[in-house]
Amino acid sequence: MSAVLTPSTTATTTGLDIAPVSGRIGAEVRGLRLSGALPAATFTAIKQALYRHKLLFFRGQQQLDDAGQQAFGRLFGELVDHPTVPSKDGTQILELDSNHGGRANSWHTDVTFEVAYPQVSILRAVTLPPYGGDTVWANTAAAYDELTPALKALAENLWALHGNDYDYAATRVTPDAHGAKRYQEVFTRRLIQAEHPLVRVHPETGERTLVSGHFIKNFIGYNTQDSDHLFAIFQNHITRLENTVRWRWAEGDVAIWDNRATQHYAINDYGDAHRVMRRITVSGDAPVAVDGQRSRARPNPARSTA
Ligand SMILES: O=C(O)CCC(=O)C(=O)O
Ligand SMILES: [Fe+2]
Repeated sequence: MSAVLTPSTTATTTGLDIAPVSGRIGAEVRGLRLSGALPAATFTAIKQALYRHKLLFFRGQQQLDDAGQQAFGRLFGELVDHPTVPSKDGTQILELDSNHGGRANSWHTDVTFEVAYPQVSILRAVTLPPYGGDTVWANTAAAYDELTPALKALAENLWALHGNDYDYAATRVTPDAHGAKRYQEVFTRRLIQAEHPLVRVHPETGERTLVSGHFIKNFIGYNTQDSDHLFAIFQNHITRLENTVRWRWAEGDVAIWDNRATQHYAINDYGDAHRVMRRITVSGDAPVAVDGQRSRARPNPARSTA
Protein backbone atom coordinates (compact mmCIF):
# COMPACT_ATOMS: atom_id res chain seq x y z
CA MET A 1 0.00 0.00 0.00
CA SER A 2 1.78 3.10 -1.14
CA ALA A 3 -0.90 5.73 -0.53
CA VAL A 4 0.11 8.47 1.86
CA LEU A 5 -1.49 7.86 5.25
CA THR A 6 -2.95 10.41 7.61
CA PRO A 7 -3.37 10.07 11.38
CA SER A 8 -7.12 10.54 11.30
CA THR A 9 -7.81 7.81 8.75
CA THR A 10 -5.74 5.20 10.56
CA ALA A 11 -6.94 6.01 14.08
CA THR A 12 -10.57 5.62 13.21
CA THR A 13 -10.13 2.33 11.38
CA THR A 14 -8.28 0.49 14.16
CA GLY A 15 -9.42 1.98 17.47
CA LEU A 16 -5.75 2.50 18.43
CA ASP A 17 -4.06 5.88 18.76
CA ILE A 18 -1.82 5.66 15.70
CA ALA A 19 0.42 8.33 14.24
CA PRO A 20 2.21 7.51 10.97
CA VAL A 21 5.87 8.49 11.09
CA SER A 22 6.43 8.67 7.34
CA GLY A 23 4.31 8.51 4.19
CA ARG A 24 4.82 4.88 3.27
CA ILE A 25 5.97 2.90 6.29
CA GLY A 26 5.98 3.01 10.06
CA ALA A 27 3.52 4.30 12.64
CA GLU A 28 3.77 5.06 16.31
CA VAL A 29 1.13 3.49 18.54
CA ARG A 30 0.51 5.60 21.64
CA GLY A 31 -0.93 4.86 25.04
CA LEU A 32 -0.40 1.09 25.08
CA ARG A 33 1.63 -1.00 27.50
CA LEU A 34 2.68 -4.14 25.68
CA SER A 35 2.37 -7.48 27.49
CA GLY A 36 1.36 -11.07 26.93
CA ALA A 37 -2.00 -10.31 28.50
CA LEU A 38 -3.38 -7.77 26.02
CA PRO A 39 -7.11 -8.11 25.32
CA ALA A 40 -7.78 -10.05 22.10
CA ALA A 41 -9.42 -7.04 20.44
CA THR A 42 -6.40 -4.86 21.17
CA PHE A 43 -4.03 -7.46 19.79
CA THR A 44 -6.17 -7.84 16.66
CA ALA A 45 -6.03 -4.08 16.17
CA ILE A 46 -2.23 -4.16 16.54
CA LYS A 47 -1.99 -6.87 13.90
CA GLN A 48 -4.22 -4.95 11.49
CA ALA A 49 -2.14 -1.82 12.04
CA LEU A 50 1.03 -3.84 11.48
CA TYR A 51 -0.22 -5.20 8.16
CA ARG A 52 -1.19 -1.71 7.09
CA HIS A 53 1.91 0.23 8.23
CA LYS A 54 4.39 -2.71 8.06
CA LEU A 55 6.18 -1.39 11.14
CA LEU A 56 4.93 -0.17 14.50
CA PHE A 57 6.77 1.76 17.22
CA PHE A 58 5.84 1.73 20.90
CA ARG A 59 7.71 4.17 23.11
CA GLY A 60 8.61 3.76 26.75
CA GLN A 61 7.92 0.06 27.22
CA GLN A 62 10.19 -0.20 30.28
CA GLN A 63 7.76 -2.69 31.84
CA LEU A 64 8.90 -5.27 29.26
CA ASP A 65 11.71 -7.49 30.49
CA ASP A 66 12.95 -10.50 28.51
CA ALA A 67 10.04 -12.64 29.70
CA GLY A 68 7.51 -9.93 28.91
CA GLN A 69 8.91 -9.37 25.42
CA GLN A 70 8.63 -13.09 24.74
CA ALA A 71 5.12 -13.34 26.20
CA PHE A 72 3.99 -10.48 23.97
CA GLY A 73 5.69 -12.07 20.95
CA ARG A 74 3.91 -15.37 21.52
CA LEU A 75 0.59 -13.63 20.81
CA PHE A 76 1.73 -13.62 17.15
CA GLY A 77 2.73 -17.29 17.11
CA GLU A 78 5.59 -19.60 17.98
CA LEU A 79 8.92 -17.91 18.72
CA VAL A 80 11.95 -19.22 16.85
CA ASP A 81 15.59 -19.12 17.86
CA HIS A 82 18.13 -17.82 15.37
CA PRO A 83 19.36 -20.89 13.46
CA THR A 84 23.06 -20.26 14.11
CA VAL A 85 23.56 -17.50 16.69
CA PRO A 86 22.87 -18.85 20.22
CA SER A 87 20.03 -17.14 22.08
CA LYS A 88 20.63 -15.21 25.28
CA ASP A 89 20.81 -17.71 28.15
CA GLY A 90 17.48 -19.31 28.96
CA THR A 91 15.56 -17.23 26.41
CA GLN A 92 14.70 -17.15 22.72
CA ILE A 93 16.17 -13.67 22.45
CA LEU A 94 18.86 -12.68 19.97
CA GLU A 95 20.99 -10.06 21.65
CA LEU A 96 22.62 -7.60 19.26
CA ASP A 97 25.53 -6.15 21.21
CA SER A 98 27.68 -3.61 19.39
CA ASN A 99 30.76 -4.79 21.31
CA HIS A 100 30.32 -8.32 19.96
CA GLY A 101 29.62 -7.79 16.27
CA GLY A 102 25.90 -7.01 16.63
CA ARG A 103 25.88 -4.23 14.05
CA ALA A 104 23.49 -5.08 11.21
CA ASN A 105 24.48 -2.21 8.93
CA SER A 106 23.38 -3.70 5.65
CA TRP A 107 19.91 -3.91 4.08
CA HIS A 108 18.17 -7.19 4.81
CA THR A 109 15.00 -9.01 5.69
CA ASP A 110 15.59 -11.24 8.72
CA VAL A 111 16.75 -14.83 8.15
CA THR A 112 15.74 -15.15 4.46
CA PHE A 113 18.28 -17.95 4.10
CA GLU A 114 15.63 -20.13 5.77
CA VAL A 115 12.85 -21.45 3.53
CA ALA A 116 10.15 -20.43 6.05
CA TYR A 117 11.70 -17.28 7.47
CA PRO A 118 10.15 -15.33 10.38
CA GLN A 119 6.89 -13.46 9.79
CA VAL A 120 7.44 -10.86 12.49
CA SER A 121 10.43 -9.46 14.41
CA ILE A 122 10.13 -7.56 17.69
CA LEU A 123 13.10 -5.41 18.73
CA ARG A 124 13.63 -3.70 22.10
CA ALA A 125 16.19 -0.99 22.85
CA VAL A 126 18.15 -1.86 26.00
CA THR A 127 21.34 0.24 25.91
CA LEU A 128 21.81 3.12 23.48
CA PRO A 129 24.74 5.27 22.38
CA PRO A 130 24.57 8.99 23.23
CA TYR A 131 24.07 9.78 19.53
CA GLY A 132 23.53 7.74 16.37
CA GLY A 133 22.49 4.12 16.19
CA ASP A 134 19.18 4.79 14.42
CA THR A 135 17.51 2.03 12.44
CA VAL A 136 15.95 2.47 8.98
CA TRP A 137 13.21 0.30 7.48
CA ALA A 138 11.86 0.05 3.92
CA ASN A 139 8.48 -1.06 2.59
CA THR A 140 8.87 -3.93 0.09
CA ALA A 141 5.19 -3.87 -0.92
CA ALA A 142 5.34 -0.20 -1.90
CA ALA A 143 8.60 -0.92 -3.75
CA TYR A 144 6.85 -3.60 -5.82
CA ASP A 145 3.88 -1.29 -6.44
CA GLU A 146 6.02 1.46 -7.93
CA LEU A 147 7.68 -0.81 -10.51
CA THR A 148 6.68 -0.41 -14.15
CA PRO A 149 4.52 -3.22 -15.59
CA ALA A 150 7.58 -4.59 -17.43
CA LEU A 151 9.71 -4.66 -14.27
CA LYS A 152 6.85 -6.27 -12.32
CA ALA A 153 6.67 -9.01 -14.95
CA LEU A 154 10.43 -9.52 -14.80
CA ALA A 155 10.41 -9.61 -10.99
CA GLU A 156 7.57 -12.12 -10.90
CA ASN A 157 9.65 -14.53 -12.95
CA LEU A 158 12.86 -14.27 -10.92
CA TRP A 159 13.97 -16.64 -8.19
CA ALA A 160 17.00 -16.06 -5.99
CA LEU A 161 19.31 -18.20 -3.91
CA HIS A 162 19.65 -16.81 -0.37
CA GLY A 163 22.41 -17.91 2.02
CA ASN A 164 23.60 -17.05 5.51
CA ASP A 165 27.20 -16.70 4.33
CA TYR A 166 26.81 -12.97 3.76
CA ASP A 167 29.81 -11.12 5.17
CA TYR A 168 28.49 -8.31 7.38
CA ALA A 169 32.02 -7.14 8.02
CA ALA A 170 32.93 -6.84 4.33
CA THR A 171 32.06 -3.17 3.98
CA ARG A 172 33.50 -2.07 7.32
CA VAL A 173 36.53 0.15 7.32
CA THR A 174 38.01 -1.86 10.20
CA PRO A 175 36.38 -5.27 9.72
CA ASP A 176 37.87 -6.90 12.80
CA ALA A 177 36.71 -4.19 15.19
CA HIS A 178 33.93 -4.80 17.71
CA GLY A 179 34.08 -8.59 17.46
CA ALA A 180 32.75 -8.61 13.89
CA LYS A 181 35.00 -11.50 12.81
CA ARG A 182 33.92 -13.76 15.66
CA TYR A 183 30.23 -12.88 15.09
CA GLN A 184 30.61 -13.74 11.41
CA GLU A 185 32.15 -17.11 12.29
CA VAL A 186 29.24 -17.96 14.56
CA PHE A 187 26.64 -16.66 12.09
CA THR A 188 27.97 -18.84 9.27
CA ARG A 189 29.06 -21.90 11.27
CA ARG A 190 26.54 -23.97 9.29
CA LEU A 191 25.61 -23.04 5.70
CA ILE A 192 21.86 -22.56 5.27
CA GLN A 193 20.36 -21.75 1.88
CA ALA A 194 16.91 -21.32 0.37
CA GLU A 195 15.43 -20.45 -3.01
CA HIS A 196 12.76 -17.75 -2.91
CA PRO A 197 10.72 -16.03 -5.62
CA LEU A 198 11.64 -12.35 -5.86
CA VAL A 199 7.92 -11.57 -5.53
CA ARG A 200 5.87 -13.26 -2.83
CA VAL A 201 2.16 -12.95 -2.17
CA HIS A 202 1.61 -11.87 1.43
CA PRO A 203 -0.54 -14.52 3.10
CA GLU A 204 -2.52 -12.00 5.20
CA THR A 205 -2.94 -9.00 2.89
CA GLY A 206 -2.62 -10.55 -0.57
CA GLU A 207 -0.13 -7.78 -1.41
CA ARG A 208 2.88 -8.59 -3.57
CA THR A 209 6.18 -7.86 -1.82
CA LEU A 210 9.82 -8.10 -2.93
CA VAL A 211 11.97 -10.73 -1.22
CA SER A 212 15.47 -9.34 -1.49
CA GLY A 213 18.27 -8.04 0.76
CA HIS A 214 21.87 -8.98 1.46
CA PHE A 215 21.32 -12.70 1.92
CA ILE A 216 20.70 -13.01 -1.86
CA LYS A 217 23.68 -14.73 -3.48
CA ASN A 218 22.47 -14.83 -7.08
CA PHE A 219 19.39 -15.06 -9.24
CA ILE A 220 18.81 -18.60 -10.39
CA GLY A 221 19.83 -19.09 -14.02
CA TYR A 222 21.80 -15.83 -14.18
CA ASN A 223 25.55 -15.31 -13.95
CA THR A 224 27.06 -13.15 -11.24
CA GLN A 225 27.28 -10.05 -13.40
CA ASP A 226 23.65 -10.16 -14.52
CA SER A 227 22.56 -11.11 -11.01
CA ASP A 228 24.33 -8.09 -9.56
CA HIS A 229 22.62 -5.75 -12.03
CA LEU A 230 19.20 -7.28 -11.41
CA PHE A 231 19.75 -7.07 -7.66
CA ALA A 232 20.65 -3.39 -7.92
CA ILE A 233 17.52 -2.54 -9.94
CA PHE A 234 15.10 -3.99 -7.40
CA GLN A 235 17.07 -3.22 -4.26
CA ASN A 236 17.32 0.46 -5.31
CA HIS A 237 13.54 0.67 -5.54
CA ILE A 238 13.23 -0.83 -2.07
CA THR A 239 15.66 1.56 -0.38
CA ARG A 240 14.60 4.79 -2.08
CA LEU A 241 14.33 7.32 0.76
CA GLU A 242 10.64 7.98 0.04
CA ASN A 243 10.07 4.31 0.76
CA THR A 244 11.76 4.31 4.17
CA VAL A 245 11.45 5.50 7.74
CA ARG A 246 14.23 6.20 10.24
CA TRP A 247 13.76 5.78 13.98
CA ARG A 248 15.72 7.62 16.66
CA TRP A 249 15.63 5.18 19.55
CA ALA A 250 15.06 5.91 23.23
CA GLU A 251 15.61 3.21 25.83
CA GLY A 252 12.49 1.10 26.29
CA ASP A 253 11.26 1.66 22.72
CA VAL A 254 9.94 -1.38 20.90
CA ALA A 255 9.68 -1.80 17.13
CA ILE A 256 7.65 -4.55 15.50
CA TRP A 257 7.96 -5.20 11.79
CA ASP A 258 6.20 -7.40 9.30
CA ASN A 259 9.26 -9.30 8.08
CA ARG A 260 7.31 -10.39 4.98
CA ALA A 261 6.92 -6.80 3.79
CA THR A 262 10.03 -4.91 4.95
CA GLN A 263 13.80 -4.64 5.00
CA HIS A 264 15.90 -2.82 7.58
CA TYR A 265 19.37 -1.40 8.22
CA ALA A 266 20.98 -0.55 11.57
CA ILE A 267 23.16 2.54 11.07
CA ASN A 268 26.68 1.98 12.40
CA ASP A 269 27.64 5.58 13.19
CA TYR A 270 28.34 5.54 16.94
CA GLY A 271 31.95 4.36 17.05
CA ASP A 272 32.91 2.58 20.25
CA ALA A 273 29.81 3.61 22.18
CA HIS A 274 27.76 0.73 23.50
CA ARG A 275 24.44 -0.30 21.93
CA VAL A 276 22.43 -3.35 22.94
CA MET A 277 19.17 -4.44 21.31
CA ARG A 278 17.14 -7.57 22.01
CA ARG A 279 15.14 -9.23 19.26
CA ILE A 280 12.66 -12.04 19.06
CA THR A 281 11.27 -13.55 15.87
CA VAL A 282 7.97 -15.30 15.21
CA SER A 283 7.80 -18.40 13.06
CA GLY A 284 6.79 -17.73 9.44
CA ASP A 285 5.62 -19.59 6.36
CA ALA A 286 7.42 -20.46 3.12
CA PRO A 287 6.78 -17.69 0.57
CA VAL A 288 4.32 -18.36 -2.24
CA ALA A 289 5.11 -16.94 -5.67
CA VAL A 290 2.57 -15.23 -7.92
CA ASP A 291 2.15 -18.51 -9.85
CA GLY A 292 1.57 -20.50 -6.64
CA GLN A 293 5.00 -22.16 -6.40
CA ARG A 294 6.53 -22.28 -2.92
CA SER A 295 10.05 -21.44 -1.80
CA ARG A 296 12.41 -24.39 -1.52
CA ALA A 297 15.18 -25.28 0.88
CA ARG A 298 18.52 -25.80 -0.87
CA PRO A 299 20.05 -28.93 0.67
CA ASN A 300 23.69 -28.92 1.72
CA PRO A 301 26.41 -29.33 0.73
CA ALA A 302 25.62 -26.74 -1.91
CA ARG A 303 28.32 -25.20 -3.99
CA SER A 304 25.75 -23.89 -6.41
CA THR A 305 26.52 -22.50 -9.83
CA ALA A 306 22.87 -21.84 -10.54
O1 LIG B 1 20.16 -3.17 15.65
C1 LIG B 1 19.15 -2.84 15.02
O2 LIG B 1 18.63 -1.74 15.09
C2 LIG B 1 18.50 -3.85 14.11
C3 LIG B 1 19.29 -5.10 14.02
C4 LIG B 1 18.63 -6.13 13.16
O3 LIG B 1 18.94 -6.28 12.01
C5 LIG B 1 17.56 -6.94 13.73
O4 LIG B 1 17.21 -6.75 14.90
O5 LIG B 1 17.03 -7.78 13.01
FE1 LIG C 1 17.69 -7.74 11.10
